[in-house]
Parts: sequence; structure tokens; C-alpha cells
Amino acid sequence: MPDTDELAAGFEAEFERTIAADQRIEPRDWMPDAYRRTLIRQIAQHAHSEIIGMQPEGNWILRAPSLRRKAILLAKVQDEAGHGMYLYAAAETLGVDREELTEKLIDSKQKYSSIFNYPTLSYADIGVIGWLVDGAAICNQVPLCRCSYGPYARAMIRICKEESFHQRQGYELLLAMVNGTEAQRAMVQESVDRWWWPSLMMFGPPDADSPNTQQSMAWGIKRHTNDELRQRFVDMTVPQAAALGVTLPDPDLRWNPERQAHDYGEPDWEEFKAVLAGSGPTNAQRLAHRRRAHENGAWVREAAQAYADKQAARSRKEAAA
Ligand code: FAQ
Repeated sequence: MPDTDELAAGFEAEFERTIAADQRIEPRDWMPDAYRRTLIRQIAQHAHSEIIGMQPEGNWILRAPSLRRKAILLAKVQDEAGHGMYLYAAAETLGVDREELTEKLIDSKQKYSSIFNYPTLSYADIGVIGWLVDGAAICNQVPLCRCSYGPYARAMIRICKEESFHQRQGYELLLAMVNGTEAQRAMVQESVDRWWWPSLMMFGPPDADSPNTQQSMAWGIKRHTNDELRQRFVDMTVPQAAALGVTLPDPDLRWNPERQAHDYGEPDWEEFKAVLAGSGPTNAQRLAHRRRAHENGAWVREAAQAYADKQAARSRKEAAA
């Protein structure tokens, strides 16, 4: 009989073999504690981002300029709730429950994306969020469809398909606006000026200041570094901005023929740190709103639990009869 140490070494070797062969780790497989913790951290933050991310756009549902725009925006915000649910469900396979994660979010013990701490000041922001924020989310998330943890990778496939619709609806809205009046074009440019830099920050700190990237890449959780994905996003977005006729607010942005990529300026990392520390323009408002929604939803959770208990009791009685 192998002793405990031999068993542990066998499990670890099997985990390493699975990662090296680029196969998936599944919930019942043995995994190192740090791998589990990293996944819980990332998936929870991702889920929280989708849920908090409903707020900036939700702000405009009642003020959408037409029934068509309202229907599109409602569908998008509803998708974001769905993404949050798939992601909480993926996190649950790692042994944490949604209630626990929600408590951590509203107690500020877990993060959500920096981007949702900026206000939506005009309807152009709805288009720009779709174009830039969902565009950045797609760049970051398509590689996560190949994440080494099966439930996360599978959740990401559907999420990415829906994000692609989100990005297109944003671009289509902006195309309509830039083909409208001078005032509408100005509104789009003003919105791009506000969202460009925060969108670049979504990819996380520069590689040299990213404590988690190296290990997450070794485990196949992340497939590219933060800077690689940021570069991909800039290269993808520049021609789209030209097609819209808007200027990206970066005087250092230019094509570099040697690198076959765009050079671009440095985001304000002090602002990023301040937003992560909770002092972004809408941090307090976003969390207060989430807390209130959680409290207002207590009766729904209680009613659902009472119904589930009643059903379980009925099944037990039927089984005993
Ligand atoms: N915001 O060492 P790294 C969406 C934190 S969904 C806040 O580089 P990592 C859809 C990081 O957590 C958007 N915190 O970390 C939508 C870590 O802190 P910790 C969300 C950030 O994990 C669209 C510390 O800084 N997407 O947009 C940010 O290797 C429209 C050091 O950083 C995801 O969550 C940030 N931007 O890489 C919804 C994608 N960046 O945890 C509604 C999955 C970094 O040690 C409307 N996540 N931090 O305390 C990821 O790909 C990664 O977690 C990164 C960060 C790339 C975000």
C-alpha cells in the first residue's frame, strides 16, 4: 500500500501531466490548493464584474432613445446577469458558494473590474462600452476558452459568443451616431476620450507589475500576459476608430513598422491603483447599489429556500409511502 506521501506525489504528478498535455482539470480531480485559490479569485472577480457591470448600462435603460435601442440594451444587460450566474456556478465547482462570494463582494473583500467604476454620462457611452469595453473583454476572454480548468473554459465559450453580439451592437450604435448630426459626432468623441484609457487598464497592470501572470500562465489559466492582450486590443481597435472617424486620445499612438504593431502611451497607473483601492469615481455608488439589491432580494431567496424545503419534504414523504 502506498503511504500518504506517495499518494500525494502521485496526484501532483497526474496534475502536472494533465497541464503539460494541455488537457482539462475537472472538479473531482486533485489540484494544488494555490491553483484552486487562484481560480476562485479570478472566476469570482470575473463574476462580480459581470454583475456590477450591469449598473453603468442599466442607468440608461429607461432613457433609451427608441424601442429598438431599449430592447437591445435590455437584452445585453440581461446577458450580463446570465454571465455572472454561469461564472458563479463555475466557481461553485471549486467548493465555494455564491452566497459566500456575494458577501465578499459587498464587504469589499473581493474585487471587480476597474472599468465599472466610471460613470455613464451620455447615450454614446452605451455604444462606446459595447465597442471598447466588450471589445477588450473579448480580447481578454477568448483565450480563457482554453483555460486549463474545464468548467471555467466551457462557461467562457458561451460568454464569448454573447460578448461578440455586445461588441457589435455597440459599434452599430456608434456608426448610427457618427452618421447623424454634428452634436452626435461630438458626443461619440467625448465618450471615446473618457473610456479609452480605462479600457486599456482592464487588461491589468503592466507585466512587470503583475504578480499573478507568471504562475497563472504556467498553470494554463491565463494564456497570454496582460501586455500581450493590451497590444492585441490596441491593434484591433485603431482601424475600427478610423472607420468611425473618431480620434483615440493618445498622442503617442502610431504604427511601428519594425514591431508590426502600434506603439501607444502609458495609461495612468496611479489612477488604476486608486480605482482598485476603492476611490474611483463610482466605487462607493456601485457597491452601495449592489448591497441594497442584495438586501432587497432577501425575501426572494427565503421564499425560494422555503419552496425547495417543501418540495424536498414532499419527495421524502412520497418515497417513504
Ligand atoms: N480591475 O497579477 P494581475 C466584462 C487586480 S468582464 C480590477 O495581473 P491577474 C464584461 C488583480 O485581480 C471584465 N482589478 O492579476 C462586461 C490582482 O489583484 P488580486 C472582467 C484588477 O488575475 C462588459 C492585481 O490587480 N474580466 O468586461 C484589474 O493575473 C461590459 C494584480 O493583477 C475578467 O475578470 C482590473 N482591470 O490578471 C460586462 C476576466 N486588473 O486579485 C458588462 C478574467 C488586475 O491579487 C459590460 N480575469 N487587477 O487582489 C483576468 O483575465 C485576470 O484576472 C486579469 C488580471 C487580466 C483581469
